[in-house]
Amino acid sequence: DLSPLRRALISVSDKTGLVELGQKLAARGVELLSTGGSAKTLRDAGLDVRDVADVTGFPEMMDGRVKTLHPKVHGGLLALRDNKGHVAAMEEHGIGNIDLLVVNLYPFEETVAKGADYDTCIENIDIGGPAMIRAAAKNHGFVTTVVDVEDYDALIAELDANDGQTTYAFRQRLAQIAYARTGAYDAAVSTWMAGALGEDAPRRRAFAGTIKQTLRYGENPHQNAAFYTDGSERPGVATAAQHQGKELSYNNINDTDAAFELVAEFDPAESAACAIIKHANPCGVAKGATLTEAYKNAFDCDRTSAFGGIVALNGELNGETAEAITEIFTEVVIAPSATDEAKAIFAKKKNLRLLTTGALPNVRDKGLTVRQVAGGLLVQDKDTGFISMDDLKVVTKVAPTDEQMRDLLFAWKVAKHVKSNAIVYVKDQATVGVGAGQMSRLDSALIAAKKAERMAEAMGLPAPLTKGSAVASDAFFPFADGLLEAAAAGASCVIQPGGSMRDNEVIAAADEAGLAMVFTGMRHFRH
Ligand code: 93A
Repeated sequence: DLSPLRRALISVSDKTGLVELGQKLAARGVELLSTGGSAKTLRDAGLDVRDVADVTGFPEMMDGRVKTLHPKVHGGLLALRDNKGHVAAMEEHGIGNIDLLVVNLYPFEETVAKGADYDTCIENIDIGGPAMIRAAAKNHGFVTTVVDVEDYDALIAELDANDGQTTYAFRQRLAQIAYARTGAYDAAVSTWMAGALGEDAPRRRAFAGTIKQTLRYGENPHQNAAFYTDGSERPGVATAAQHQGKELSYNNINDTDAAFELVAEFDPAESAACAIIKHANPCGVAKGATLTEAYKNAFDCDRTSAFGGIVALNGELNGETAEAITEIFTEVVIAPSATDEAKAIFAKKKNLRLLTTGALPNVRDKGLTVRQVAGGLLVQDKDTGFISMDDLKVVTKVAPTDEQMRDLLFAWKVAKHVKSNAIVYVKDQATVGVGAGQMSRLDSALIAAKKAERMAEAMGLPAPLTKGSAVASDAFFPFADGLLEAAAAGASCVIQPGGSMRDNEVIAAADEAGLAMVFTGMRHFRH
C-alpha cells in the first residue's frame, strides 16, 4: 500500500514553511509543479520548479480565477494508476501523474474577519484549490493531499520512514482532513452570505447535517427554523414515520426527542414504561404491568401539566392505551410501533400526531451533543453514564430495602433527563413529584413536593404520594437543607452523587431523619 512520490503540485496562499518543504522534496528527487506566487517563492529560494501553466499549455488567466482547472492537472490527480484505461488516457493526452498535492486555500475566512467589502470576499473564494483537494483526496489510494502547514512535518517524517513513499493509512487520514477543510470552507462561505443577506437569508444553512424540513417557525413565531438530519439511523424523532396530524413544530420535535430518549431508558423486556414531557422536562414517568397502566401512572404524577404534553412509550401502542391517551389533549405520541386498532382510534383526533420509529434507540450508543454559544459551538459526548446496583455506596446507618433500591434506581434514570437542578420523587416505579430547572436545589425539592401535595388534593388522597417515596438528586446536595426538605415531604430514601464538601453534614442529617441514602459517584447535570 506504499505509494511512491515522484511529482508534487504545490499551490499555497500561506507560504509559511513552503521553502523548507520544497527543499526536502527536491532533495528526494521529487519534481515540483507550482502556481504563480508559490512557484516564485520556491524559485527565489533557488529551487527548480515547473510552472503549472507550462504543464497545461494555458497561462494563468482572469486574474488567477483559472490557473489549475485543467485536465492535465485533474487527470494527473484523479487517474487510477492500476487501471489500464486510465493509464492509456494519460498516455494519449500527455498527462503525468501528480502524487502529492500541497494546497492551502485563499484566506476566505480571514478576509471576512478583516471586514473586507463584498467583492473582496467574493474574490477570495477559492475554486481551483478545493477542486484539486477534493480530486486528490478522492484518489487517496495513490495520492497524498496536504491542506495544512501544520502537516508538513508529518509528511516529511512519513517519507523518511518509508523510503520516500507514503502508506495508505497516512493518505487516508490526510484525505479525511482534506474533506473536513473543503467542507468547513464552503460552510464559511454560506454562513457569510447568509449574514450578507440578513433577513432575506434562506433557512438553508451549511451545518454538518442535511436539511429535512424547513419549519413554520422556531421556539417562537418570530424565529425562523429548520430541522436537519445527521445521517444517523438512530430510531427517534428524526427518522420516525408520522401517521397523522399536522406538521411537527420546533418545540414538538425537541420535546418528542426528550420523551423518546427518556422512555428508551426502560427495557421493554423488563417492563412497559411511559414518559410524558412538557417543555423538555418529564411531568410523569412510570413503569406498569401494561402500557395503559404505565401511562395512567405517569399521568397521575401531574395531571395538570400532562395536558398538551408529548407521550412516549417503550412498546407497541395498542387500542386500550390509545383510548386512555385520547381522554385528554395530547400533542404527540411516539412509540416503536402501533396496532391498526390504535391508529384507528387516533384517526378521530385530527390534532394528535402519531409517530412510530420501528425500534427503541440504544441509550448507551455514543454520540455528541452540540450547543451554540456566541461565537462558537459547545460539543460534548452524550451523557451515556449508567449506574447499576453494584456502583452504589450506602452511606447511612440504614440501608435501602430491595424495593426502595428499585425506586431509587428508577428515580436516578429519570433525574438524568430532567433539567438541573433536578429533584425526582418516585413511589412504586412511578414519579410522584418532579422539580426541574431551578437555580437552587432546595427550590426544586420544594416545588416537587408542593406539586405532589396539589395532586393529592385533586385526587382526594389522604396524603401526598411523596410519603414513603424515594428521591433522586441529579447532583450532590451542597447543604443539608434540600435533603431535609425531601425528608419533610416524606421521602424515606435518597440517591445522589455525593462529593460535596459537606457530605458529612448531609449524611448526619439523613441519619437523624432515619433516611437510607446511597451515593452514585456520578452526576447527571443537564442544562
Ligand atoms: O482562483 S482560483 O480558484 N482558480 C484556480 O484555478 C486555482 N488554482 C489554485 N484559485 C486557485 N488556486 C489557489 O491559488 C490555491 O488554492 C492557492 O490558495 C493559491 C496559490 O496561488 P499562488 O501560488 O499563485 O500564490
